[in-house]
Amino acid sequence: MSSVTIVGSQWGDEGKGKIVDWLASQADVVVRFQGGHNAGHTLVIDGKSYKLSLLPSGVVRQKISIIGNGVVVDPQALLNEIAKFKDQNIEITPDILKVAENCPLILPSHVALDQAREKARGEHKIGTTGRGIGPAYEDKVARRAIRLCDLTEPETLDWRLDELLAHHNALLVSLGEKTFSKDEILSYLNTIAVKVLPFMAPVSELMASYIKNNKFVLFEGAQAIMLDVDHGTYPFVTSSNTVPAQTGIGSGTGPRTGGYILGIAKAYTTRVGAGPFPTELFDETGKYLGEKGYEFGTVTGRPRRCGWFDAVLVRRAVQVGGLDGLALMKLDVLDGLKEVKICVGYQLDGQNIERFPYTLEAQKRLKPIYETMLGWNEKTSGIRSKKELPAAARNYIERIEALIGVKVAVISTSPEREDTILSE
Ligand code: 2SA
Ligand code: MG
Repeated sequence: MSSVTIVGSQWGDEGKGKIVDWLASQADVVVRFQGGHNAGHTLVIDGKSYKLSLLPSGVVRQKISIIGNGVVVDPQALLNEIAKFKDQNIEITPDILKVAENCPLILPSHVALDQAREKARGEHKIGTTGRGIGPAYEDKVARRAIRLCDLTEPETLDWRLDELLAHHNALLVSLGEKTFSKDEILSYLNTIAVKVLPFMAPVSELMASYIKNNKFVLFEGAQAIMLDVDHGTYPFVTSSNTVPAQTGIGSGTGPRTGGYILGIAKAYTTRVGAGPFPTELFDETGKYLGEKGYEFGTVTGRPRRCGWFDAVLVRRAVQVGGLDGLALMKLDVLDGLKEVKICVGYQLDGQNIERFPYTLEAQKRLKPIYETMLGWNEKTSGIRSKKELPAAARNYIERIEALIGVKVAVISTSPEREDTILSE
C-alpha cells in the first residue's frame, strides 16, 4: 500500500471528516503535518460522534497516529482531548499516539497574544480561532520556539524561556495586556511535561520504517488550501502551509511520500472568519445553503458565510496543491434549487479575468461571472452510484471537472459513510 493525502480545497469545513474516516479505517498510520488545535472535525461512527481537533483521526480506530513536527502543539489542549476520548471509552496510549520531538509548543502567552492582536486589529481582524496558532508559528520561524524535546532539558528550557518571554512580554505590554512570569510558565510546563513526554517519539525514523514496510499512510490535512500562508487569501489565512507539499516537511519524510492527493470541496462554498469571498451570497439562497447545510463551525460554533461554487479558486487549489482528484461533498444540499451557479471568472473594473488577483483592493471589487445551470428537484441524498444521479446533477459535476482540470473522484450525498460515490 502507498499513501493518500487529504486536503481541504476551499476555506475549510469541506467535510474532510467523512472522507478521512473512510480512509482511516483502511490506513495503518494517520499523520497530521500542519496546523494545531485550530482544526476541527466530527467523525460519526456507529451513531456515535467524535470531535477531533489536534489529534489525528486515526485515534478513534486505534490506528498509529502521528503528530508531525509541522504541527504546533498546545500541550494542555492535547491532554484535554485525550481525556475527552477516555470519557468516550477510547484509550489513547503512547502505543497509538506519537508526537514529534521537534514540535513547537503553544504556550499561554501565545494565546494571549493571538487574542490581544485580534482585538487591536479592529475592523481588520483576521477572525482567528484565538488559540495561539499564528504567534506559535511566528516564534518557530524566528527561532524562538520552545519545542517538545526542550522539556527534557531544564538548562535549555531556562534560557529559551528567557528569550521567548522577553519578546512576548514586550508585545503584551504594548497591547496593554498582562505579562507572564517565567516561574508561572515553568511551573505550568513542569506539571504538564510528565503527562505529555510519554507521547514523544522519533517520528521521522518511524515514518521511514512505515514507508519502507509499505504501510498505508494517510496524511490528514487541516484547514484548507485557500488558508495556506503562501498560496491562500493572504493575510486572511492561517499561519501554516496547508498545501500537500507540506506533508514531507511536516512529518520528516521526503517530498515523494504523499501518494495520491485528494482535494475536498463542497458543491458550494463556505468560509468562517474574515477575508475575500467573491461568490458570497447575502440573499435567501445564501441563507438556504447555511440552514440546509448546517453551516456552523465545529469548534467555535460560528455561522459560516455561504455562496456558490467558485471554480476559479478551486482551480488554483488544484494547481498549487498538485491535486490528483477532487471529492465533492454535500451535493444533496443543492437538491431542490431551481438553478445552480458556478463562478467561472470575475469582472474587475469592466474587464473579464479568469484568475484571482493577489491585491486586496482589487479582490474587493471582483464581481463573479456565473454560468447558470439547471437545478434538480430529485433527492440526491443517499444515492450511491453516479448513474442514479439526476442528469442535471451529473452535468453540474462534469462542468466543474472541465473547469478545474481534474476528475471528481468521489461524490458525497449525505454525512453517512456509505452514501459515497466513487467515480470510475
Ligand atoms: P488561525 O486561528 O490563526 O488558524 O485563524 C486564521 C484563519 O484561518 C481560519 N481557520 C479555519 N477556518 C475553518 N475551519 C477551521 N477549523 C475549525 C473547523 C474551525 C471551527 O474545522 O471547523 O471550529 O470554527 C479553521 N481554523 C482556522 C480562521 O477562521 C481564520 O480565518
Ligand atoms: Mg471543520
